[in-house]
Amino acid sequence: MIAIISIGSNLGDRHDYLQFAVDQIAATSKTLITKVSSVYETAPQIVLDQPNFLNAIIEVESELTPLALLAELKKIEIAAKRERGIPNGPRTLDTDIIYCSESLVSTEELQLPHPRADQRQFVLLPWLEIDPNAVLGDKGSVADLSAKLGDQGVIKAPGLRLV
Ligand code: PH2
Ligand code: MG
Ligand code: MG
Repeated sequence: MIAIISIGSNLGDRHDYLQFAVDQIAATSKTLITKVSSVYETAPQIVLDQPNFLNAIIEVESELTPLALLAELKKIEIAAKRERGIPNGPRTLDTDIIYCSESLVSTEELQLPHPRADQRQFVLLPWLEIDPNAVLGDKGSVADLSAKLGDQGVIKAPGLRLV
């Protein structure tokens, strides 16, 4: 399957944590990174009183199931000293599966496509950068979804790269 993974950090050395995520995903079995977006500096969403995030989007080709991929991503978050604090609050590293090509998933742990990604430019804009024709399941094209939102304070971070 092809999977789209959103990565974000707003604590500590944010760029280092994103780089760690890319490197660890690259080292994950049965999983190959096929694209990595630019790094974006993004104003916090949902919980507004917290530091800005750095966000990026990774496309992978994986032979894992969505739930097995999720389990690998959780291990990477723990290795990045992720602590469970306030929901949607500050974190060293967050990794979210946004979309998988071959599966709709609806379990307590994982829903795919991600049910709120259509509202989040920190997901849509970097995704559009690596795939201008991306489609978020039933919600429609990522280009159309993104065009309906304001910029939400999402800008390409000058000088920061992950590959
Ligand atoms: N993640 C959240 C909550 N708010 N805001 C931005 N800009 N970027 C994020 O990755 C983010 C957020 C919960 O995971
Ligand atoms: Mg998240
Ligand atoms: Mg998460």
